[in-house]
Amino acid sequence: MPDILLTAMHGAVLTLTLNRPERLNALETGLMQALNTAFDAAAADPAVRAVLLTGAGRGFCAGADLTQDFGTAKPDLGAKIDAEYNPLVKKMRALPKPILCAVNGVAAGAGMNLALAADIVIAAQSAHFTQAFVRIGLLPDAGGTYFLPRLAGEGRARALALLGETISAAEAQAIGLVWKIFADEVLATEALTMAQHLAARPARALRAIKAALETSLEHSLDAQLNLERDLQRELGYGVDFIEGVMAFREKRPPVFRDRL
Ligand code: T3D
Repeated sequence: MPDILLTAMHGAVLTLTLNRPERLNALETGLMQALNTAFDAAAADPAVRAVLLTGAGRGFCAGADLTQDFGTAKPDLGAKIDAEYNPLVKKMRALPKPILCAVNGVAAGAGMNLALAADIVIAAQSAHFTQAFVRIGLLPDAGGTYFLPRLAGEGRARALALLGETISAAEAQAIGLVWKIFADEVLATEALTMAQHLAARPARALRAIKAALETSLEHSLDAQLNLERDLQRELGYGVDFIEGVMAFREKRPPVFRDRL
């Protein structure tokens, strides 16, 4: 049986490819466990400086596998969310390294929200997105009700979640869910180039940027200014800051070597 999650290192980029193409990479327990394990490993491995998440075949991820055995007519979806979805979303948000998600096709339900949990989302021109949950009597999970209002605004979050309509990559970009769109045939190479660019950025600065942005919307201005000061103080002590300044003065590209 082929691996349901493909992992590959390209330099300092760990590429994770959801690999159940015949089910549009729908999420079942095995795949959720593999993703959770892969993000734990990415956090622990200093050789990994960026993660690229994408899907095999014509879909990115169709959300929860609706053909799975729910065990009973009244399944405890909360238990499944506690065991699989919530730990994964928390790991992705807490990962001190950047995550780039390349949405290569349809992203539905929890599949769409997995993409939104990444730091940067890029998409193929033909990709489309849907908060499919309402169509099967559920609410957006995997962080959907958290990410959507923050990224797209309250009104759009409500429309997307309540209507469950499908939007194109261009529409997703227009409302702030997607950073850039690429022609289908170049998405994979553009994604790797972008991920490698991230991997070459100063690792401690990336970690600090993620940490500061994570708290930004809950903090007062005072609290956020204090956090920026504290994080910047730490970065100022680091070798990558000296390297960045020296490279600027010497008119050469910087080589950031510090690791987490
Ligand atoms: O605890 C929990 O698990 C609850 C958590 C829930 C989180 C959620 O994500 S709920 C939302 C679940 N997802 C959906 O409701 C989406 C269902 N899929 C669709 O609506 C459509 O398939 C798509 C819009 C995603 C794509 O449509 P289309 O026309 O491009 O493809 P298709 O023909 O519908 O699907 C292709 C195959 O993938 C097909 O298999 P077949 O008939 O050729 O053998 C289809 O059944 C399969 N597939 C698509 N989505 C899923 C799936 N199989 C299992 N689970 C799916 N979610």
